[in-house]
Amino acid sequence: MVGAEDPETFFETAPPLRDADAVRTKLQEFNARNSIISAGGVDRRPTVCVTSGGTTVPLEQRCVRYIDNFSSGHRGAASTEYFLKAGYAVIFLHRRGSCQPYCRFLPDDSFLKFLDVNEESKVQVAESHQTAVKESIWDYCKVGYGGGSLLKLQFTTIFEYLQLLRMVATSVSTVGQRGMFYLAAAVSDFYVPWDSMAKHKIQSAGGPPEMRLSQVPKMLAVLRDQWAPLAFCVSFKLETNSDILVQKADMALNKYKMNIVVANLLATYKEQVIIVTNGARNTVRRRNSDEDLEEQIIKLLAQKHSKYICGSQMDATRV
Ligand code: PAZ
Repeated sequence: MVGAEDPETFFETAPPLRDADAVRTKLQEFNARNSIISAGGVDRRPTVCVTSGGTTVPLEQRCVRYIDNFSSGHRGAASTEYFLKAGYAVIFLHRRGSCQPYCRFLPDDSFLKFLDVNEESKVQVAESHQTAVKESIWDYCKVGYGGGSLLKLQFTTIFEYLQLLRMVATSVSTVGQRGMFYLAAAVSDFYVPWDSMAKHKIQSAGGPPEMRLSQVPKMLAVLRDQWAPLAFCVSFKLETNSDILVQKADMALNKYKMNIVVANLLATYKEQVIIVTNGARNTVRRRNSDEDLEEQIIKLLAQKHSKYICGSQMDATRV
């Protein structure tokens, strides 16, 4: 493995996003939709960028094989629903094919489980799923799509993810104190730089391939220092060893100047997380099997973000 690259080199050598112009337009439209014009000027709804799902590291330019990161996208999808409910506009930056807001309860094997054919041969939602489907359609239309406060952007590779994150972070909606980053995606730490990657499928006839992985530049630092210095930043830390979890979360908090780090263990991440802030550690636990842990997490974060916005406004009036 070779040392950390600098962020500029990463972006200069990454394959450019194919739909960059379309994404820029979508961000501008989203921003306009979620701006409130008042007597005092233009104000914005609090906006959060939720990242969700794992990034891949391609091993070949015409990619057949890749290294993946663990994440179903469930946390990001559930959190998006609760942020929308709390009045946020949400940019849902997610892995293609990962779990989606308002569809989390869809059965893994087949959506056909939801459906029945009635006596007149008409297809209808099965009685067992009527309530769940009705509630989801209601929320989906009213809060997410009908209100125009949900923007979905998709990535697969680490190259796409970081370019999109930079575009979102430097777009008007997330740069001020009303912007939040909720970085739940599982992002690759190591990658194969595009220019040193095999162009075509690696052939087995050549024996086991040898390749050098480079370290992905630490973009949390760039997000905090350059892209969105005023935004409220929440990053996630996933570990498998409980002995190092909080220590690693503390390190991320201080090194990257995050406002909050949500620490979780692979074995228990659906049941509990530790919310690490400067000077405090709160364990949040799921109270019963019907509850989403994300409901409690988002409630807590929205309160802290709101205090952060008020604090910044008071600082500004004092100047
Ligand atoms: O997406 P999911 O619900 O399956 O898992 C969520 C999670 C464990 C990926 C997330 O809580 C998390 O810790 N994300 C950061 C991962 C990391 O440290 O790279």
